[in-house]
Amino acid sequence: MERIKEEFDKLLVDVKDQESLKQLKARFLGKKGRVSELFKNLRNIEPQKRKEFGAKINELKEYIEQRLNEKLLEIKQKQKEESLKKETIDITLDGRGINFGGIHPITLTIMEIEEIFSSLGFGVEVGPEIELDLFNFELLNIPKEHPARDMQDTFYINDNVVLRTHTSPTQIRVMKRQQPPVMFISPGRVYRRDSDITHSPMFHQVEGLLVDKNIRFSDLKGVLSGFLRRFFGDVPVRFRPSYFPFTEPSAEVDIGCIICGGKGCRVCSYTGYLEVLGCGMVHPNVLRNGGYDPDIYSGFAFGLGVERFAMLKYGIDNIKLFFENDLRFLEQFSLAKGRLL
Ligand code: 2NM
Repeated sequence: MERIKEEFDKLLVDVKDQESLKQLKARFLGKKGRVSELFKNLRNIEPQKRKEFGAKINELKEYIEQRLNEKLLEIKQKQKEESLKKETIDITLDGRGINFGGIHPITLTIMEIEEIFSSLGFGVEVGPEIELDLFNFELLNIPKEHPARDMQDTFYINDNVVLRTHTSPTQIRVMKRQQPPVMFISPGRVYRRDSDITHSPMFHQVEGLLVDKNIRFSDLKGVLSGFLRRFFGDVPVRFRPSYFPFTEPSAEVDIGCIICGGKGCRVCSYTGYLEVLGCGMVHPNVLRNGGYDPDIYSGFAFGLGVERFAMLKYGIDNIKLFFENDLRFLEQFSLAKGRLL
């Protein structure tokens, strides 16, 4: 037994991995192993000594088992240390870089417009892009013979249904479900049969409506001048008389040309001004069609083209760029540029 133990100890020293440990275990503790041989030899021992002899073999067996377990732990510990050493991370290596998404310049512009009007207390309302002729034209005081109703200008789904040509039908919808005071803007897509460098058959509008008692043209001037100066910076703003079927009186709003600073250039057709908004006091017929009493309430409304605002603010000269989704264009509005949002 002493010899077996010595032999085992000697062999164990050379064991370096789990596989040779397994082989060593089989050689000593396996069915035909050295320890099992000893147990088999028990019957050749004289009966009085068998018990003592058996106990000694068990001692040896336990000794071997314990040393094997210790060795296994040792091997596992060493393997772990080695893999940790191999798997160290080189933190001086350059990162892979994060792909920042971007926000489309039209979305960005709508967000900026919403931010300004929200801060003044305006809500945001949306309506359907497929709209009844009734809401798109009739209730907005646009008469049957009006050129805007022409098949040349409007996408008709059928006699009574159109792709909305402006977002004002949303305003009629809100008026019909809510009495004054109301103040909100309605951003969204609109459709017109028009396509060249400054026109796209689908574009975006933001229209606004404020109705309460005693709303006057000076309220309109204050809100819209303030809005334009917050959006475009410190620019001159001027109101010119104009005409819309749904407002009376009506006006168009110009800002000093932000390209040439008012000196005159191609963008402002050498006038020094850029037209940016249409607006007016809501026509009594429209208030009535929305369910409001025009003898009690008055209000103002306005409409603007989002593409035009984005083109002026970001110096973009072709409306098609918004819809081609060329990454070289869109990447300039990436969040990675850091100055947007
Ligand atoms: C414009 C110009 C002037 C307008 C009118 C209304 C409504 F529904 F209240 F009557 N919404 N938007 C309006 C008025 C729109 O766009 C150039």
